[in-house]
Amino acid sequence: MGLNITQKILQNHLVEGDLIPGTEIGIRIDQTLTQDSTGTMAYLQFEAMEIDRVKTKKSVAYIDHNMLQQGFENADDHKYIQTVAHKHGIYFSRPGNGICHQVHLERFGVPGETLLGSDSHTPTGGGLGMLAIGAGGLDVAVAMGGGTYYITMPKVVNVRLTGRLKPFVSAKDIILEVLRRLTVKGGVGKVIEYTGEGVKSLSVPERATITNMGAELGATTSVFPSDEITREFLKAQQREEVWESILPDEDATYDETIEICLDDLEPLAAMPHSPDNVKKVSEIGEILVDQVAIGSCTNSSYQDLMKVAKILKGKTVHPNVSLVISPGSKQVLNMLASNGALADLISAGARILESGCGPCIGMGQAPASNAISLRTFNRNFKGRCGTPSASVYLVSPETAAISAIEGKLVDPRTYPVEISVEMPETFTVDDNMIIPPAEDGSQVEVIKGPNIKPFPRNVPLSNVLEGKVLIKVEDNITTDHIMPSNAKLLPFRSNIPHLAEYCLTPCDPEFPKRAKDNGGGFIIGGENYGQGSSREHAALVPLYLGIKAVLAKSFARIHRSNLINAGILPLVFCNARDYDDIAEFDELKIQDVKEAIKENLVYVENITKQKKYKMTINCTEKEWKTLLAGGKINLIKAEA
Ligand code: MIC
Ligand code: SF4
Repeated sequence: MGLNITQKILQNHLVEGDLIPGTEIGIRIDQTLTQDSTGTMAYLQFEAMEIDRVKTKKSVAYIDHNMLQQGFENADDHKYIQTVAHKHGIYFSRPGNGICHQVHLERFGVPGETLLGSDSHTPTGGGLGMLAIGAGGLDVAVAMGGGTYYITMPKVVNVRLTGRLKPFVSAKDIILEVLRRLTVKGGVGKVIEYTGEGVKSLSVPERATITNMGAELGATTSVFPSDEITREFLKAQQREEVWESILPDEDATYDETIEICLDDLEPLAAMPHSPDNVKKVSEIGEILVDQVAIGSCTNSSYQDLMKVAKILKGKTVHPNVSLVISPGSKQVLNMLASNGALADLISAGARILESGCGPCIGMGQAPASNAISLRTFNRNFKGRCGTPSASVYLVSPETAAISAIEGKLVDPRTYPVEISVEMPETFTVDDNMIIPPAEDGSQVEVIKGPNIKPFPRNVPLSNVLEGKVLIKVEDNITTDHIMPSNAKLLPFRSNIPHLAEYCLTPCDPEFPKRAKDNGGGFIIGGENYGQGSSREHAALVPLYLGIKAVLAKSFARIHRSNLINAGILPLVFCNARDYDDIAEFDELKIQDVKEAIKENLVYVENITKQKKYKMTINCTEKEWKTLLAGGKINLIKAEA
């Protein structure tokens, strides 16, 4: 039987198990990436494993998230990551070189290889035909040490693209359409594989926009074929030698198929406050706009920003709009500078930021109170922009740029400008901002400033868990709720005690105090608990606050793994009505925990209500051992 792309790459990297959906498989990881906001923790964990040099084909540490440096904290993290990378065989991409996913696509990605990144948008690499997966920092640290990465063998969903995009309809609109159809939890346990005639008209950066935002589906990853277009892109990056053709076999089969006719697509927007709240721009109507932000790992490529420059050339940004642009990489910014497009952006009144994540993770450019902000980014969760009362709409660069001129949300198809952009035959290649690792790391001193604090460790699982329900939250709670990130908090990613003061505060400002006053307890969640980012801080901070288990209707993939890695039980209600029954402050007790989670049948007693709830955990043998040991680091230490 023929194989699809996902199966081919997994087959080539299979270390344990069989490609049967729903079963556990172990795969070899070729490449890893980290960024600075998850990287400090990942490298502290890597150091705890006492391995001299990474065992991957290539590992890269990026600085792109924490770049404001209002105090010494960010700079401390940068210095630590630079020195630890240099010592242990890891390439270091300096601040200013660009967003990890954009730079990795340009300079490091290899079709057919596996990439594990401590960032949920690592699937951007799928645009090159890589199997690129986001994970918590600890899983990435283990992969750097040569450890196998374990996942549940996903189902493979085929998105067949036919036809061709009309002018002013873009790759962003394709992924918004997929989100509209599948929702933010529609991709859980699945890989989204794109095929069909329509694929041939999409460049690698356009494909990467789609695989990038596949993270918002909750999917394990998304992938495109590696074809002649991929070869052209790599050639233009002076890396043609890493190209290989990776196509699905003619008789490949899929678990599900979705058809999207590109001719039928219109410009779309994700309305506040969820990436799947998608409507046609033409249906939303004319809303006045206060801010437009163009950039992020979704839409900051050369092609994207050239289109924006063509739209803005000779115009002025509307007086009521603040337009900010953050180019995806130094390569992109350099090319815009040398061909004059940067001057067009500046002349029009765009505020140019350095190449990095910037406003996407709330590092500056918070909108005004009650403002409407159009962003080309991938997440519009409430408050993520830094202003809880603001409304963020996610749109394409075309829609964003034209709306910035008009001062209101505009369907770009009505605009009388020609904006097609050819892919350049050669990109400007200069890797002077990437520092290769030391050949002999033994002499390199790792510098840890005062902001770098040790990460919390759990204790082995006790057989009886007791405590109060400290908070009950609804469906689709994001890691931005559990562990908010913004300009004030991001500098403290290596300081768990400080972050703990903000845990779940967007849901309930009293939560951290309540958790401390009660000596820890339980969290109750709805569906898709922990969707969004890969930050393991959303598990380490609850661990620090004494959380023993999270009881939810379902979990997002990366967050579930992070909880287990921290030794916190992710329990799932068998009966959704029990969720309704449970209330804050109820006293809960779980007996014989160790055996119960092994047998996948856990009874939670509600002492207050005199009731019992049946729950499952579905953990694999390895996950069970991890939970028993009180987390992954404890298990690794014990096994060593
Ligand atoms: C995000 O987009 O939320 C982040 C910031 O890139 C996170 C990583 C982090 O929290 O550091 C992600 O997507 O994994
Ligand atoms: Fe950075 Fe935003 Fe991409 Fe996260 S989603 S990696 S914060 S640009």
